[in-house]
Amino acid sequence: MRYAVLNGGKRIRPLLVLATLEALGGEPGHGLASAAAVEMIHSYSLVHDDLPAMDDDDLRRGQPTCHKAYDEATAILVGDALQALAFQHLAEQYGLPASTVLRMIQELARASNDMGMVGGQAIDLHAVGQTLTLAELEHMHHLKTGAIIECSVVLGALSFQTRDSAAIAEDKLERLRSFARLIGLAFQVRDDIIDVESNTSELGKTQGKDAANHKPTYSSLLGLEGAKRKSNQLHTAALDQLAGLGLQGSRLEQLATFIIERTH
Ligand code: GRG
Repeated sequence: MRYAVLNGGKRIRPLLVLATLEALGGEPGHGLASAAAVEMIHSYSLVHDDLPAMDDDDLRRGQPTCHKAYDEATAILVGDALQALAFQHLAEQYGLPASTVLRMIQELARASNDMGMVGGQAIDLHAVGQTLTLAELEHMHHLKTGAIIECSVVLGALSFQTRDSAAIAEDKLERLRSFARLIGLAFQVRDDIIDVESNTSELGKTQGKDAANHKPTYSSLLGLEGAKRKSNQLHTAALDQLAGLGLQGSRLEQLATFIIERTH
């Protein structure tokens, strides 16, 4: 489990939790459990995605994938245990009202289950060699990668509440959720661009896998330039959602920009 989590990921999801909390004027320490939880869910998904039964990959974050470094049975158990540990971290936040903790557990469960990440992965596995429309591709990515990114921002916002302070207003939460949905999609569009433009050593995972597996991507549907235009449009629309919310600092904006400019 340590090998799978503590091996140099970019930590975009936990950073989104903490940046959201900071933008609302909250205490970053109050978001650490949620930050750890989303990274554990993300790491579990990568370990299982790399298994021979799924994407069958040898390289992740520049190192042998978990099942290569250990074995398949260990990698399955690592993913299972990381998923459970993520929910344990959320449940053991004794400084928050119980209703907020319950809501956090519900948000992470929805983002991870068949209506979220696992559902998106199932669609993805069945999409190999198929022609998807742009709307179908978008739906798949909203679930597969978008749901956990959205959940990271939502958990950051929910972490704002302590036993002594009021919860964030629902309309503000919805605007942050819209921001997160847009950057979640931008993240995936960028991923497709990187898969075409980068190389395996820069990526730390196998380059060009989507094209080799005949998977539909934004760059195959829109062309490389079209995909770049799309990621810029999503970035602008995301920043528009933050305007007027009275947020502090600029780390959320910086993360949104990093997502569309990253090279791995
Ligand atoms: C196996 C249940 C299950 C789900 C897998 C998210 C996912 C669903 C699979 C990952 C496959 C993949 C490589 C998708 C592309 C987008 C993505 C999640 C890239 C990796 O995320 P980064 O770039 O990774 O944030 P690091 O290593 O920086 O944490």
